[in-house]
Amino acid sequence: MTPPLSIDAARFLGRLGSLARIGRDAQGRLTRLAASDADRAGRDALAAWMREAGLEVMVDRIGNLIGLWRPGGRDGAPVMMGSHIDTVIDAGAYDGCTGVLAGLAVVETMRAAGREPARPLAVAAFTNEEGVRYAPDMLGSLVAAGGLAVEEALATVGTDGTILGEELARIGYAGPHEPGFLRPHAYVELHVEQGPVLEREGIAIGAVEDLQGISWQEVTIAGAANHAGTTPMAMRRDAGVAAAQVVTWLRERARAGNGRSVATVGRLRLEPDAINVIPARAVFTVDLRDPDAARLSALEADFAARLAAVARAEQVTATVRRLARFDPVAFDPGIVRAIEAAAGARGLSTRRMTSGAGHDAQMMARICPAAMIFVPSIGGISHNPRERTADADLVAGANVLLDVVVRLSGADPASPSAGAGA
Ligand code: HGY
Ligand code: MN
Ligand code: MN
Repeated sequence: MTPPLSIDAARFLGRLGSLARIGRDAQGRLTRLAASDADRAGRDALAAWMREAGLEVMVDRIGNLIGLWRPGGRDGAPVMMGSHIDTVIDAGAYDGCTGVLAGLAVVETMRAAGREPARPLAVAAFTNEEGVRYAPDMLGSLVAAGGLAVEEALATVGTDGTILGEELARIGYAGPHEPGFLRPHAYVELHVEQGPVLEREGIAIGAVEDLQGISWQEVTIAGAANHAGTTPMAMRRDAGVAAAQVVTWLRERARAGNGRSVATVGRLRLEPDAINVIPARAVFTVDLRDPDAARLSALEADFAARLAAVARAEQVTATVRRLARFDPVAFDPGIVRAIEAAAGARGLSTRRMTSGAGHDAQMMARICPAAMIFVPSIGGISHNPRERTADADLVAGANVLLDVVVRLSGADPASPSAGAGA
């Protein structure tokens, strides 16, 4: 039996630390929003590491950054690894970057060991996975998977009024390749869990078999500005009060479900935002998720009905703009089994999981067999500067990714090239 390879842990962890230092503001907060100057700096660092590793570095029109190793110059559908390096605001260091840098470490390990795969290997950093500046999230991988026309994606207007295509050009990452120019043989993504399950159960590796549905909407409630002191309560058309009623209702509705539905209002602004003016407008976002498609649709329908009822009662108007809508996704059972087998062979505990977060893997699953590997998040915390995963867990996840990719790409002499449904 060929002994298992292992990644260069120090180099992998060192790069994670280096990337985590790119995009810090004066208060030390990490924010690398898609197509920002900080994103450019992160992309430049990653592209340099890819080139040092001997990969061909390619960028497509939506800015997806892909490193490709074609052993012996052979073409063919690659086994692809990847994730994203854009972040939310005041982010942690591991979300997305773990999967991209682990993919790079896997390629470097196989090249150094002379373990040539039967097919090319690719490492992708997809554009705008977070969706904080431009909606929807997973935008780059959605375009690569053919789920959104690149022209439409490039025309996306950001929360700051910028146009994605112009920003990509400004940072030098409006690439020449058509999105989807590389159609993978299989896709595997390592990611921190971002939730409490693995840590709570003392499990080292999550074999992610599905990912929940996601619904993003922006709601605008229009009432009437008026004087805070002179306007009797009965005469008010207060957009702020209407929004507050909907926000608290959402939490109760999500709680009343089966314990799997979640609802989040992450952005909320009142206009004109003055202490002594009854809010004329309230603009807020609604993020709804559920692993079950029917339950998610029911949650959306209940929300729409509640919003209409509150609008009538408060004599305001409510309009909704759809920002994202993705059904639940099932991953490839064969790759999930390969993840479990790789973890087991390394003596790592594992369990099957559903992903609560959205990931690029859910888009790649539209065009090839795909699955994900999770490693524990300390305290289940993510999208927060306190996001942490133990070094040993990060390295263990990267080594499981290595084993799965060795198997999927036919680089393991002990087990000839397994199909994607390994
Ligand atoms: O929203 C998400 O689940 C991901 O972080 N984009
Ligand atoms: Mn992520
Ligand atoms: Mn994220």
